Amino acid sequence: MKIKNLRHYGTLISALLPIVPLSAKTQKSNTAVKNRQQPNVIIILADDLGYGDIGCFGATRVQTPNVNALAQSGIRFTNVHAIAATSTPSRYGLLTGEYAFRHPNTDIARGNAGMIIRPEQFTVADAFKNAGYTTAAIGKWHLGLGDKDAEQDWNAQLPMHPGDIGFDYHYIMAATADRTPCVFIEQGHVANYDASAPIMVSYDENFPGEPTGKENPELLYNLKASHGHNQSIVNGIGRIGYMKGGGKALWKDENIADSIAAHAIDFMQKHQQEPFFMYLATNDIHVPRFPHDRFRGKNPMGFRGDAIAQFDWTVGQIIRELERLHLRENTLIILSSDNGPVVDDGYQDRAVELLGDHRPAGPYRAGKYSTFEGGTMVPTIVSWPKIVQGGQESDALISQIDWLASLSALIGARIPKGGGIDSQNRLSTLLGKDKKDRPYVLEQAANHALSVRTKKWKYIPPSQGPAVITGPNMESGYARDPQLYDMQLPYEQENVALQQPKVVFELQSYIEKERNGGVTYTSPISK
Ligand code: NG6
Ligand code: CA
Repeated sequence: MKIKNLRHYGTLISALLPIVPLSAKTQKSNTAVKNRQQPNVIIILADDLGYGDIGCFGATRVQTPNVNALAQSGIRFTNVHAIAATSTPSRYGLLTGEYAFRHPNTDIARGNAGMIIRPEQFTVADAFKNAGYTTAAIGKWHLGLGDKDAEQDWNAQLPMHPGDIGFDYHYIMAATADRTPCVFIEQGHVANYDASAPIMVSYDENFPGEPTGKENPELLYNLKASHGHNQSIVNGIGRIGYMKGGGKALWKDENIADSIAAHAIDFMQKHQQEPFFMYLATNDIHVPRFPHDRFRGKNPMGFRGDAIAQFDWTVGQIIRELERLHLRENTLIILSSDNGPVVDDGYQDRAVELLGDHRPAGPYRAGKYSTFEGGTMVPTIVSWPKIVQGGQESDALISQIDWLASLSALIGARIPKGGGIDSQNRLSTLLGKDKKDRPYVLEQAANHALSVRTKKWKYIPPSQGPAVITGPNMESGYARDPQLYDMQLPYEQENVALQQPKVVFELQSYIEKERNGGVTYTSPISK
């Protein structure tokens, strides 16, 4: 059975916030209540968007007016970390408040992975739902669907889906745009299902007679692979994984952003009378980057730049609709990314050739997959016009792992025992009332290496593996020796581990404590 703690409405709302007077009846009822005064909350989570990829974080070769205006209306956070340097573990931690390394099967998930977050686990969506919100997950999912790996029947209602972990509504891509199945799932079944083209998916073998990128490169009319992505072909683009069928349910990559925005807008319209929580996870700017014609070919950096512009457009659509519905003032928007940037992630989209002096990770080293800061350092904006004054900046050290507890505190949701074990309430920092640093932040790289960051230091324990990840050509940060960097210089370059053995010892001890069950530990030296 699912743990569903009904919150006692109004008991836990932070002292920071204007308290909405409650009727005696409401206070006594001890059940979830829909109250229009509660803020709407929207998490806009970009995919692979780097610290330096948007204008308000320093980009000059791509225009992001909507994101810049959002930052101007609230707080620009300059020291926020995703939980991991790839999507699945990062999103797992964000939604559950538990580090991915504590849970099996949290590596980059296949498109036919079973649901990774199980119904009995508490999620940020549960927190909102229990507090009387209507909740939605729209866009990229990448956390598995159905009960068991590879056993989904994509032609029937899936037995397990985001509806089982707190989301009232979902319209999602099972994994990533480069993984089969290339269809949207809405309320547990394939959207626009085409009965004339039953869907079959395999990550083991192709279906007889179906073309693949490897055998039929002439069919790759939209994008060719640079590495991998040579299995099934959908919409002239090679994918990871095999699929057959789909018919009119198959997505067209150029319409994905429009489709996600339209469903998000529809959800807001339908639920404008009640508080809602929307987890809006864009496909942009993940590969295959193949934006709509309106954007494609417009940016000097090619499709990667176009995808950033398309992401910015999505943000603009959401904000305009909130304004039109007169909901903007009392909507808290948190915009961030699931991991750092990558330039060549497997398609010949000329992103490397056209990059110029654009620095996707800003001043930080490496990017997606890496244990260096570029892996998890993500641009982040918080905007809530009613409560948070605009034009602010914060360099507080923050991890997305704390969003579950912070947002639960915001709405007075009770986290059940055993839920969100790694998540701390840092709401006042998120709302700009203080700039308290998390004592330390854990960063998980692609090979599971855990590094640790305090405001001052970054420590990377010795780990096995190649120094460069071939394919994306990304510095992994893995080394046989311990690495310690003074983060006053954002680019990790001068390893001072030998000069600072005590610091190394202390930071190593944080990792060990966390691996041994999450004992909170406050650093005496990291301030
Ligand atoms: C890699 C893919 C990459 C991307 C990544 C997941 C290849 C060669 N590379 O395995 O393209 O899909 O997985 O990205 O297949 S993430 O942002 O969803 O974690
Ligand atoms: Ca990602």
